[in-house]
Amino acid sequence: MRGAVIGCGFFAQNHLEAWRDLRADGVELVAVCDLDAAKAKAAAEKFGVSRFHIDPIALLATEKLDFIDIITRMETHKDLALEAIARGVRAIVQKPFAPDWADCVAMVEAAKTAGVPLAVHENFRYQRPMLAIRETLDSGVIGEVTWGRIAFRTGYDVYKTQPYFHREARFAILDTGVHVLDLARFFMGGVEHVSCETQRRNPANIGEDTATMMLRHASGAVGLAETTYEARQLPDPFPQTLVTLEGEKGSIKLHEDFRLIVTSDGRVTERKVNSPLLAWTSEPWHNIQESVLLTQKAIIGAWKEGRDADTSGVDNLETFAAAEAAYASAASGCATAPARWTGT
Ligand code: NAD
Ligand code: 89V
Repeated sequence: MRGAVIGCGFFAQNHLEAWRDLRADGVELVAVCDLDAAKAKAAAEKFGVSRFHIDPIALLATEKLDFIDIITRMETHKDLALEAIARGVRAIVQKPFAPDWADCVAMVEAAKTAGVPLAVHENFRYQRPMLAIRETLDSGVIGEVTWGRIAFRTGYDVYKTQPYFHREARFAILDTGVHVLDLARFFMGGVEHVSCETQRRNPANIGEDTATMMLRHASGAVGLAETTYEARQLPDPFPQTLVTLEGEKGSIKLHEDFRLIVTSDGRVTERKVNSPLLAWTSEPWHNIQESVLLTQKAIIGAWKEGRDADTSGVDNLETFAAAEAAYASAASGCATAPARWTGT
């Protein structure tokens, strides 16, 4: 598959490393693009990509592409995805899918009308510990999940590499809230309603930096999805997401330091589910970095088999709808049902 990357900033470096590894799977990056010529040129040189562009429309008009990987910030996702879809080019869009529900639906509907595959690079469910939890759930050793807690709580200085966070009016829920909500769906299924409290605990932020979301799932399970960048704890588990899932036969707990403890019918097992370091990964990011490779491998693999990615645009609408419901609940003080895309 011939692809191109649009956006060569901070997180794109991980995508580019992963695309380089996926040459072995028959993926060839033929071009990169960034409005900043220096970034585009540096990415092309570092990753051995033939051409670089500084205009995404020129890239789409001149390159023969099977897909583009959009690693810009959320306000540009829709326009770039629509340009690709209009040319029959598959699109991968980084999270958050878009700044709002309407933009997400516009992309999904355009892709559906054009018959062009659209995926979201929602990669927390491809982190090695999360895959291990999913596998444990599928084994049935704890039975159906009836309660869960998914917590991304850190005080790590994420603002250093993502300074734009300070200026996001809708921040924590759209940044990492979508990750913990996606994990809640991944482990406990569809969300029936959301009750949410938000806080702005760091005065340097204009948006919420802390969100506590209580979920009622269609299965009857109750979930707690939490995220904050303003925890004060040592050791700080960044960027680990900690998980507790309880079922009628036992529980699964993912602790700091990637310790997975499973209780089943009174028996307890413990193992480490940490990612190995790759040639291009390093602590503390290595777990997220490996998930970037696994996500891209999964998306390309699905497309090669002629099916939608698990993290398709349609799937991510459900995650995004839960995020919008969280904002609505925080504003109203009431439990709020996520919007449903009816497919028309
Ligand atoms: P960034 O600002 O560092 O990089 C974005 C780049 O896109 C910049 O270099 C900018 O010049 C370029 N750009 C903007 N508009 C463009 C356009 N129209 N055409 C071409 N280039 C354009 O941002 P970042 O921190 O790398 O974040 C990018 C995305 O990745 C965000 O949506 C963010 O939420 C997401 N992200 C995801 C993860 C994860 O998947 N776990 C982690 C971090 C960031
Ligand atoms: O993964 C993300 O979306 C980033 C984080 C700081 C958590 O890596 O924003």
